[in-house]
Amino acid sequence: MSNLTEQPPAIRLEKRPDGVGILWFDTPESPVNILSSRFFGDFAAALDGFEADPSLRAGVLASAKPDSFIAGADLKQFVGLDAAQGTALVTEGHRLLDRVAASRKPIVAAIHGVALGGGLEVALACHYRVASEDPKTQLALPEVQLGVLPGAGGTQRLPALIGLAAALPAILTGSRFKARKALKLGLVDHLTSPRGIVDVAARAALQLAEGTLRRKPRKPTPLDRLAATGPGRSFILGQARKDVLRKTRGLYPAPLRILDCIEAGQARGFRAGATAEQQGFGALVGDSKGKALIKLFLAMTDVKKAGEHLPPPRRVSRLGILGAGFMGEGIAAVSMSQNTVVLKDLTPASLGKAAKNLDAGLAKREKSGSLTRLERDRQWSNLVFSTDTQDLAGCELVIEAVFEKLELKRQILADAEAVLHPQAVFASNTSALPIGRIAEGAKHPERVLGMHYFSPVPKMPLLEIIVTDQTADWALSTALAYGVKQGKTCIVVKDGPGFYTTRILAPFVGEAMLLLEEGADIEALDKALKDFGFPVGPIALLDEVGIDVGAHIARDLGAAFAERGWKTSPAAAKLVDAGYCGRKNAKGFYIYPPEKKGKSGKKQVNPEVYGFFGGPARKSFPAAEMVDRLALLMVNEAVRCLEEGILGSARDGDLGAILGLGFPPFTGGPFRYVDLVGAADVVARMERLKTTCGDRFTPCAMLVEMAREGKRFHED
Ligand code: 3H9
Repeated sequence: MSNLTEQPPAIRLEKRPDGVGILWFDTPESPVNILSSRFFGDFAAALDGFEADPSLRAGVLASAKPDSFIAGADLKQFVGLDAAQGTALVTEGHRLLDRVAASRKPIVAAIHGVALGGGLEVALACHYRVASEDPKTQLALPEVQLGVLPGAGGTQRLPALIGLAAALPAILTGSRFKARKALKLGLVDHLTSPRGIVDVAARAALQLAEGTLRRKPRKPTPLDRLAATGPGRSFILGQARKDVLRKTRGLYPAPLRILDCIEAGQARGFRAGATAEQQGFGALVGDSKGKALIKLFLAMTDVKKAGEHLPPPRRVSRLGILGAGFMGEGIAAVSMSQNTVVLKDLTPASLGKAAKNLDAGLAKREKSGSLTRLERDRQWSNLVFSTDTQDLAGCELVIEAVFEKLELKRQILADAEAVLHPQAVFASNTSALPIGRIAEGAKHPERVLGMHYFSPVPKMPLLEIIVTDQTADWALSTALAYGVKQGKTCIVVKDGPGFYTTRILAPFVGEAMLLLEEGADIEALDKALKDFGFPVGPIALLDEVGIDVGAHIARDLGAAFAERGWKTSPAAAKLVDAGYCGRKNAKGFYIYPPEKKGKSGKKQVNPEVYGFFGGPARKSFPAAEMVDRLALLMVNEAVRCLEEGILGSARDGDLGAILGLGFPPFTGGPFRYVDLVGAADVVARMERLKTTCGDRFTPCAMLVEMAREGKRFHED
């Protein structure tokens, strides 16, 4: 068995006869190159060799891994770092990259594959950047999404390279750039094909050494000219700060720290900015919010392996989608890059609408540079629009996305079974109808499961896969593998009322209805939950989901769990009877002004709605009480799902709640939230609410036991 000392170095210096030293990155025992203290040590040693050899006139940094330049710093290592260790790690990185930047011999980065976080920062320290024009090549500083900041000079070198105005959105959102866009921004200097990239970079390095090549300075934009003045800079940074505070409600420290570092560098120079960056990185990586977001990323990576213990998945070369509505169209949008997609509906009119939207989506992506014309045509040619069930023949996987009516779904399954191969998987995209009931009467119940997508499908990262006692492992394995191909984070849950996500959402929204009955104000309630960290408040969410859908779910789940004190307000059903369905029919809790130039105006509470909740007079409730009533019910229900085996693990429960329902990501999810505040604290708060609000606040047995024994859901 190998140990650390036996491992080969992560960087190897190849001395070419033309006078170029190639520093090949190759992190041992890892599919991607990852920065760590060890990597920095090997990098420093390779640089020593490069600098000391007079036959080498220039250098190239390149990756020996297929399709990946450097995936950034080792996130697994981050989990155990405190603030001082975090600062020490990045200070080491700074020293090394300062050496690269100050090298008298020009060094060129040859970027093929991902250059993320510290990986891009390595490239930023080079004197010139060549990138492959390949879909796998993506450049970004995604640290903000992980609750930290670019700690290897990124907050200083990115604005210096592409200008403050372009750097701010890139660094504050962590968005990924493909090669063409990166060239446009000035982030890279030259594009080439992946095959000859190292030779192209070596040629550029020699030309830089000889003085026959110079980096073309970027043409300054009007914003660059504004940023070049002190007041202009202050204005741009001030606006960015306001924007961050508006979007994050001050709950996320990382973007504010990033702005501090940029500001320090702009006002007092690179050194001051670099010092702020080293300190800021340490503070963030040592903080519980940063740790929660890093663990979230690691859980998302880990869950990709959920199918490893299952039989191999069936290859899907033809996917059938039944129903070309908003969901069906969304599922087609995330599948058409993979294989043939048959989109079936009853009428050519509904297919026509979906086709138009899918075409527009492809055109938009081509325009933004994320798709080539060729790729756009290829994906379009994968689509088959049909009104004929026979066209499903040959599909290895069929996903139905028709109305949420049990009888309809059963009929659709029977129709599909008539033409499908016995080992084709049939998935129902339902948010609450029990899969076992849909599968009743199926010829092959073993190939029936649920694939619960979230709306809008292309944007929402979660896929909840639901299995019944009869679902075969090969069917699950096929659905899982396909979900991962669609770019989704998949959790597998057992069948039951509301599965997992709908089941924990129902009491959350239900409690909001009860609070309105007791006199709470709609806006105050939504604001309280947003201040806690949910992206939208419960009432606005109900408008989005549909009050009719919510009322339906509340009725079904309310009946299923009535015996343990679930309480359902009758108001939602009455609202539906009066024609209130939410945003979709412009009759909801809020009035939405018409969009102007693609932007929606500020929504206002519809005062008529209070008529269903005891009249317009409203009372003030403490925000903490409203948050506890909603969030703790959700947390308790999540723990019950684990207790009952609906969930396989706390990890899956955290992923489902964050990625599907917007549970505040910086808490780490409902289970990590319990770990953070302590099960005893959660139980005590629930017991208090039980005395004032009723039995629905009874903490579940697992929570009580954990409180008693001081246990945690997660080890780390
Ligand atoms: C940073 O860089 C801070 C700096 O500013 C500070 C510098 C000092 N760490 O996702 P996959 C592993 S913050 C550790 O299944 P894919 C991953 O765990 C970092 N491990 O493949 C998995 O391992 P295993 C900024 C990492 O093809 C394997 O690689 N960087 C890391 O779907 C395959 O991963 C990022 O945020 C990492 N950084 O996607 C990039 N990256 O097989 C994070 C990958 O043992 N990474 N692994 O389970 C990604 O976005 C994706 O993993 C990537 C590959 C696109 C690279």
